[in-house]
Amino acid sequence: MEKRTRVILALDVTSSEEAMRVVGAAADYIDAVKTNWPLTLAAGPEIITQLSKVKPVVCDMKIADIPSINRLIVEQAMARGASAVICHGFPGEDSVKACVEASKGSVYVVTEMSHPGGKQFTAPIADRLAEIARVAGARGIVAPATRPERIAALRAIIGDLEVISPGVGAQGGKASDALRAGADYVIVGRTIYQANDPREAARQVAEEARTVE
Ligand code: BMP
Repeated sequence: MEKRTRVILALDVTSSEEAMRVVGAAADYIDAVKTNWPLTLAAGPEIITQLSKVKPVVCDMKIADIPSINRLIVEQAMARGASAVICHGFPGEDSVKACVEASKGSVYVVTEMSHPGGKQFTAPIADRLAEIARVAGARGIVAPATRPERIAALRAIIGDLEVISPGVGAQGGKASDALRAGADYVIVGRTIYQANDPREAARQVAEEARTVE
């Protein structure tokens, strides 16, 4: 995944036509697309393959099962053209390791979640989840743009691993704050795909990202 704009588009639309329209419009200002369950269930898993011809796809199924099932899910996602997957860390190190092996290291582990409820259960164990990501050999973690100070703290635990950070725009976070706190990429969904002009919305996020070294 090239690090050019440092913007990952969260493509949570519910048809393949809409998905291809938005990604086409935003393409110049994003480095990758993140697919989640809404689009995958609406358009079918072949949308992963279709999108992968335009941009690298981070397949966000928030995988959270026993190791053997995690492995099967990741193999299917990679076979469809995903460049990376996202898994949960709370099922334990063995479950994360299964994802790491099946994706050849292209896994991001969710730590503290960005929504208000993320403080309830994920925040208290986020440091340990970040540690699991590091020990298991993940590519990086998912950390909240809504709490940039937490990005900085989690970054200190993971060293050189990547941080991808959702919660920008609709959830109240700022792209520049997240990047300044140590995120490598920001993940942006509604601010781009619900905009009247998704290209212009993506351009504005990329422009803001560019202000941070
Ligand atoms: P939006 O920019 O519309 O709020 O979308 C955020 C995206 O990031 C969604 O796809 C969501 O699943 C994901 N996400 C998040 O918002 N917070 C997290 O802690 C982890 C996520 O993957």
